[in-house]
Amino acid sequence: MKLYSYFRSSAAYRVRIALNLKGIAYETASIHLVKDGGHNRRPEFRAVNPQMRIPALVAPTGDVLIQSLAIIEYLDETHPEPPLLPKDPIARARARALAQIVACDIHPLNNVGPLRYLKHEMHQEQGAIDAWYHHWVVAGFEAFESLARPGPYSCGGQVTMADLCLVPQVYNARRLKVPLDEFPKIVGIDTACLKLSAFERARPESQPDAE
Ligand SMILES: N[C@@H](CCC(=O)N[C@@H](CS)C(=O)NCC(=O)O)C(=O)O
Repeated sequence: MKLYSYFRSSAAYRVRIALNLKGIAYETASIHLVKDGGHNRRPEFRAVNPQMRIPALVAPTGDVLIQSLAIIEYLDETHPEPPLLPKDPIARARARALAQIVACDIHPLNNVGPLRYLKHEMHQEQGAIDAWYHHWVVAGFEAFESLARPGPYSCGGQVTMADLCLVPQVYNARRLKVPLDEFPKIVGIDTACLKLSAFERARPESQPDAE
């Protein structure tokens, strides 16, 4: 498989963890999201993903899949071991809900595109942009913290797609200096996950395009 990725992209980071957990070999095609206003805006990449976002995965069929949660579910369906969702329907809904707190409610507000828009189109100062970023991470993490199960992972003893979303968001939050003292469960889950080689190998610093 081929993964269009960028070392700091947290949505791509989620998929890298899934590929590693499933033991699927893949090649990385790096798309720089910052240089020259973002290489994702070039026509070559637009032809791959009309949404011009990372990640995109080229499946063995040649089909290009986009949207990290859809890609993760595709990988889970085609490579069922280890499962990334619990068996019980209620537990599955809970795992998806935690994943979506990050992927649907935190990340879209703090993504490169919206932050760039705040700066260049809305003419906001960096301080205001940082406050915006912190606000939405903290709001989402407060909900995640109270909903997370006793560890070591977000939903208990099994790694789920909730963890695949949480760990990259924690990485981002640390990079943007969001204090995490109020979130002991989240910090504990992050530590437990990063002890697993699949998570460790997916870290931004471990990627071929890391800077
Ligand atoms: N909901 C999408 C989000 C994808 C996304 O926005 N990726 C970011 C990087 S983490 C991106 O490509 N941003 C480029 C931009 O906004 O211009 C997913 O889960 O895959």
